[in-house]
Amino acid sequence: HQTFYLADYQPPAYLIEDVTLTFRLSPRATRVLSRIHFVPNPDTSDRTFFLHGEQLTLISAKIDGHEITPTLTDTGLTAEAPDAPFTWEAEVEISPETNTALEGLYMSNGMYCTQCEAEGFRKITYYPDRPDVMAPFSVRIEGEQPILLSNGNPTASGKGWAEWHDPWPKPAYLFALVAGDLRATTGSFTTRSGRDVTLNLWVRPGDEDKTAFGLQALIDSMKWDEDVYGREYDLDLFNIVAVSDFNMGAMENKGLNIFNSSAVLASPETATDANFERIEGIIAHEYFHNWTGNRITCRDWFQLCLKEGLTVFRDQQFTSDMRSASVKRISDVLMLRARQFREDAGPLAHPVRPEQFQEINNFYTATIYEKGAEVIGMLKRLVGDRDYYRALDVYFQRHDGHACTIEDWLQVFEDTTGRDLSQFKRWYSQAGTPLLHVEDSFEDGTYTLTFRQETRPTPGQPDKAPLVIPIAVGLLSPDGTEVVPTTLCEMSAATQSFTFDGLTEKPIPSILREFSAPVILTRQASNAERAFLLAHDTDPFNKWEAGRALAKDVLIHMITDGNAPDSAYLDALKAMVSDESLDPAFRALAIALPSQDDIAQTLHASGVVPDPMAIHNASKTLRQATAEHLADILPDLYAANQVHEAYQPNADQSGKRALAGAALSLIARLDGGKQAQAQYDAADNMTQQLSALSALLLADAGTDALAAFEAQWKDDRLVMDKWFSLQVMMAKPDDVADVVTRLTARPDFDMRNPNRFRAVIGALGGHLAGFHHPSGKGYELMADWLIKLDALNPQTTARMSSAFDTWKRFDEDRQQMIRAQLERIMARETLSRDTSEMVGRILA
Ligand code: DPP
Ligand code: ZN
Repeated sequence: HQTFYLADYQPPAYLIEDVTLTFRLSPRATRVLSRIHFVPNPDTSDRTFFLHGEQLTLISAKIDGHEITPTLTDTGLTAEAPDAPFTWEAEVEISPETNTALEGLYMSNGMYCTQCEAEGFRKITYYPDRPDVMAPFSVRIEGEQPILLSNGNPTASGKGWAEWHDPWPKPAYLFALVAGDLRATTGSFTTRSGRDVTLNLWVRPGDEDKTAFGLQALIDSMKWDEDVYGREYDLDLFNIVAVSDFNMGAMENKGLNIFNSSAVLASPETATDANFERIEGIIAHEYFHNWTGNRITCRDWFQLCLKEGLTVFRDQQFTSDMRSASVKRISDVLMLRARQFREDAGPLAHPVRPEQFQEINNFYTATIYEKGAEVIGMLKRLVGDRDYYRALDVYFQRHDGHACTIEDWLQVFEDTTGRDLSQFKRWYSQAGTPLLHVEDSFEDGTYTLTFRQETRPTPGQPDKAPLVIPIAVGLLSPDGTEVVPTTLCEMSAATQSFTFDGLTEKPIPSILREFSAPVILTRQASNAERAFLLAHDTDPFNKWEAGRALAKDVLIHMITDGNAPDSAYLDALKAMVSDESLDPAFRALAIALPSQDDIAQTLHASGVVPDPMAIHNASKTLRQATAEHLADILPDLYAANQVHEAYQPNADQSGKRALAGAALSLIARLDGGKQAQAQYDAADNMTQQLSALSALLLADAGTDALAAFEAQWKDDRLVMDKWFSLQVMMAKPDDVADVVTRLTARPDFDMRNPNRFRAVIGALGGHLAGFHHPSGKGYELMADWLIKLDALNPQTTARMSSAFDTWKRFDEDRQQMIRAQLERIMARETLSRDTSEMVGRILA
């Protein structure tokens, strides 16, 4: 397969003035007619006329009205074209019904829909399918479906047809079309300059009761982007459509966002608090793309983080403002460590701006999204809030309507702040998570912190240079008062010291407050110091972090030294959990154990080969000990965090439910599931129904509830996804393979639906001790299903193959078994480019 390089970028030979598309919809024989006005690009003398196109049947092609015979290849066509403006007309035929890859135009439940990012438009018609070619689109749809939608504003319609016009120049990846039997929930928003915008959330008949929350989230996002970034919406209409079969979470097509139904549909009965929060964040994310992505887009796909890192950062800010900032920060760091640190530490490590790829779909990663957002957060911290927003104003003004690069982005900050960002730019080019080593000393009232940074080699990058690392530090005196409030240490050398004067005694440092940089702090504080910070740190993130480090340390010593659960930890946990001055959501996060994958990663990093079964057993033992140690406070904790008002998915109520749910799962270890069964029977919302079901499964008392749940929800695909995945997640390591085999044999396990596939096979990959079972059955099952799915949906298969990316952590036997499975996948003759690139990188 061909490899594409950032260094090879060439500007397009021709630009486009405007595009007119006509779709004659038919499941297996949709005709797409295109009429495109090309003009030579004055910035280049290259006049090669190449249009991307894949899996298209060309019916006819004309230049300036004359029929031509282009040269066709697997990836597109070339033709002789004038060195002057000209009109291209083509007609192609495509088959949406048989398009199981869910890229381009496809069908989901009888509805037509599209997914064009990154390179799906070339499966719709011949076109320069690259983001630096932007054009206004006019679209005519002919089809018998009652609702026919495309980007922009509707211009005309009649029985069986509709016409749309999008005045804003856009790249083809933002094109969208939807045709189906859909119902809208409608709202409105008036922008601050007085534009009345109609908002529609389109769903299949029967789902209308799951739209109110999404619509409100959209309104909140529109308001927030005006208030915080000064960004207004720019069309009279904003459509969102929910689709059942979708590879990603959602897609920011101009004026016509298309959402995976799991990322937009929600009612209290069917969605959990976590679902609601995720939906709010994704609606905001896609809406925010209207400026960071659509009005200003990427020059090429190597620049993906330009729009994704910034837009993730913006949606994180939004959620912080809507809910609790500290809880949001902790959740984001949990995610970052679980997904991005894992990626950065293994064979799939790549820079925030990658320099090569075979299949760009493989780079919609935690590194580009989450680390990309961390880089923006560091930049904001370094320049300060005022300069950050000044720079953003300049960015929007200078680059509106352009396709940009990371260089353009950083130039704006250099111009507005006068800072030299050349060293900071390494965050975009250097892969790997830096280790931050710390030493401290105290002499004559001066406290010195000496930091040393180290980034280990990653694939293709043996040597690493020092990064600019903003380290937020606070100092506490031994009596618990803060003697130095949060101060920013700007580290840029490999080793660097920072001093704090005028202290009367040696302070206790609180380092990397708010997790001010995506690094691994290696400092081994004593458990006494951690308990002190857990009790006294004024920074909520580091307070949580101290408890986390304590729990991790306890678990690791249980695993490596056979220690019993540490009673000092259990005492500290008990004190923290009963501290009513702390937000329930915070306490719920603090009570959770580090994930088993996190423990495996930590053991590996310290040179110990992790044994998944030992990690599983230690976690279980520690949970049981926690339940017993907290036994006398659990009933009150559970009772005090019941919500008596009508269900609202807000931060306040969901924090209480999270804490009560955590208490319930401990109680279930003591009472055999009695309390959980009572909650299950009384539950009137999915959060409580699901937390009760999972507590029942923990207590081996879930058989009846599982059956009741299935009977109640068998017709709701999204709810049944939860039922499928919970059974895998909660299975005992020895049973995981059997549970997966049983669930995948059911008629309602439809592997073509990515949500259902992920619910089961994704949960298999996420079950550390089940997936890495010594029998090798987990590996074999995963490989079987990846092979099956690859023939239908390469993108989702490739994404899920990363279940294997930690394989070098494990012992020789496991590595051999995994290698055999990876080689079995690689040996498939028809393996997709997507999966072959991923498995190839994992094996390398
Ligand atoms: N739809 C995906 C996202 O918003 C890709 N752009 O991140
Ligand atoms: Zn995005």
